[in-house]
Amino acid sequence: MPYVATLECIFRIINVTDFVLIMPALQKVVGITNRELLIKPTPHSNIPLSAIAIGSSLVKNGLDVKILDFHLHCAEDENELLAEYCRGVTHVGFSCMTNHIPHGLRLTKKVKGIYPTIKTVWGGIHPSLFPEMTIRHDAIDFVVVGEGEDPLLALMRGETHPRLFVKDSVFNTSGKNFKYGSATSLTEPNYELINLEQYFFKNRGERNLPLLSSRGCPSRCTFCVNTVLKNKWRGFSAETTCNLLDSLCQRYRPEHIYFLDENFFVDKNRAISIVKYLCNIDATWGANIRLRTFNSLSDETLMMLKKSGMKEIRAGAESGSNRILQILRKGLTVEEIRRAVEKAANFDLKLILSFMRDLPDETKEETQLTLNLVQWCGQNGVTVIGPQIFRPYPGSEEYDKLVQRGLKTPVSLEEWGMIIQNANHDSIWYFQ
Ligand code: B12
Ligand code: SF4
Repeated sequence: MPYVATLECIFRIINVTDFVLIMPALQKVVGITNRELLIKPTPHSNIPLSAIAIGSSLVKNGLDVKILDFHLHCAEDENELLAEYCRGVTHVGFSCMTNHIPHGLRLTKKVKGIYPTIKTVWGGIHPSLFPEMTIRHDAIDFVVVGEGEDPLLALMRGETHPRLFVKDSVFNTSGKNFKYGSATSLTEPNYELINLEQYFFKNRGERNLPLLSSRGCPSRCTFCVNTVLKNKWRGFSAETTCNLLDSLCQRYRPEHIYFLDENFFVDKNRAISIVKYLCNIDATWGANIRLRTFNSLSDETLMMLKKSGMKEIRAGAESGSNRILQILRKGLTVEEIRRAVEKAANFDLKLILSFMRDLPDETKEETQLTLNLVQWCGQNGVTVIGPQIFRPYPGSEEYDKLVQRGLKTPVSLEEWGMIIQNANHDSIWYFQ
C-alpha cells in the first residue's frame, strides 16, 4: 500500500520508529467477593510475556521496540527512565491488568507531561474488558482490545483496525464493532527484547525460563477470562517449540523451564513430542494442565513425564462441591480431583492446585466442602493455592449474576485505580 510505505519511510528518515512498551509495576491485587474487595501486595518479577509478544511482532515487521518493565526498577528512577526511554518516540504502550491501573495511570500522565506530543496506547486484560471506559481517560489516546499484535501494527502503519479504539479522528476508526475472539497468528518470542539475566537475578538467582508455547483454551468455564474474551487455543508446532527451546537453552542455560500456557496438553501429540525433546535437556520443567486431561494420561506417558524432568504440574481444581463445579462448567468432579491427586502421588509428581471460594451461588456448606478438600489435598502432598476469593470478570456469567444482584462497579479508570489503591480487606464496595 503506497500510503503505508510512505509513512514507514518518513518514520525511518526522521528516526521515530521506536515504540516503547511499558509494564507498570504490580502494586496490589484486587479481588471482589460478594462481600468485600480484597487487596494484597505482591512482589512478583515475572518476564513481561505480553510486551515480548507484541514487541516480537513489531520487530518482525521492521519496527524498533524497547521494553521498560517497572518490576525491575525503583520508583525513584521513574522520571529519569521515562525521559530516557521515551525520547524521540511517537507512541508509548502500557500493558495493564486491573491491578496495574494506579501505576499505569501515573506513568501515562508522566509520559504526557514530559513529552506532550507522544501518543499513548493502553492494552492488556483490563482495557480489553473496559475499552470504552479506558479510552475516555484524558491521558489515553488509543486502546487495543484483546491480542495486540495486529491492531498495534495497524496503528503504526496508519491503518484502522476493528479492535483499535481511537480518541480523536486521525485514524478514522472507532472500534465500536469489535468482537472478542479474533486471534492473532503467533510470532516466536524474541527474548532479546529483555535482559533475562536481570529476571534470574531478581528471582534470587534461580534460572527459571518461562515460555508460552500456546495461547488460549478450548474449554469454556463460566468464570474464566478466556471465556469472556473468547480466546481460541493456538500453539506453536512441536518442532517450532523444540527449536525455540534449543536456542533459549543454549543461550540462557536454565535450570527450570516453566510453560505458562493455560493448558499445555490441549494437543496431546504435540505435548508428547515436546516432552520427548525435554528428556534430553538438563533442566526440570513444569506446566499447567486440566485435571481431566491429566487423569486420561497413560502410565507410560506419566513415566515419560517423570523421566523428562517434570517437576510440577499446575491445575485449577476450584471447588470441593460438585454442584459448584457444574455451575462453573469446569468439566470436573470432586472424585476426579481426588483421583488426580492419587495418580500424581503414585508417580511422585508435584501437583499444585488452585481453589476458589465465595462464588455467587455458593452456600456456607459448599465453602466448607472446599476447605475440607483443600485440607485433604494438603495431607496428600499437594501444594494448594487459595482458596482465593472469587473475582468476577465483566462479560462472564458469574459477573452478570452479581450485577443483577446489585453489584456496584467503578465507572471510570480513575475510580478503578482509587479502589485498588485505597481499599483494604474491610471495604464494602459493591452492593448498593
Ligand atoms: C501466564 C499468566 C501469568 C503469569 C505471567 C504474567 C506476566 N507477567 O506476563 C504469572 C503466573 C506470573 C501470572 C501472575 C499474575 N497474574 Co496472571 N495470567 C496469566 C495468564 C494465564 C496468561 C497471560 C499471558 O501470558 N497470555 C499471553 C500473553 C501474550 O497475552 P496477554 O498478556 O493477554 O497480552 C496480549 C493482550 O492482552 C494484548 N496486550 C497486553 N498488553 C498490551 C499492551 C499494549 C500497548 C497493547 C496494544 C496490547 C497489549 O496483547 C498481548 C499479545 O497478544 C492470564 C489468563 C489469560 N488468559 O490471559 C492470567 C491473568 C492475566 N493473570 C491475572 C492475575 C490477576 C495475575 C496476578 C496479579 C495474580 C496474583 N494473584 O498475583 C499475577 C500478576 C503478575 C504480574 N507481575 O504482572 C488475571 C488478570 C485479571 C485482571 N482483570 O487483570 C488473569 C486474566 C487470570 C485470571 N483469570 O485471574 N499470570
Ligand atoms: S480450563 Fe482453565 S483456562 Fe480453560 S477455560 Fe477453564 S479455567 Fe479457563
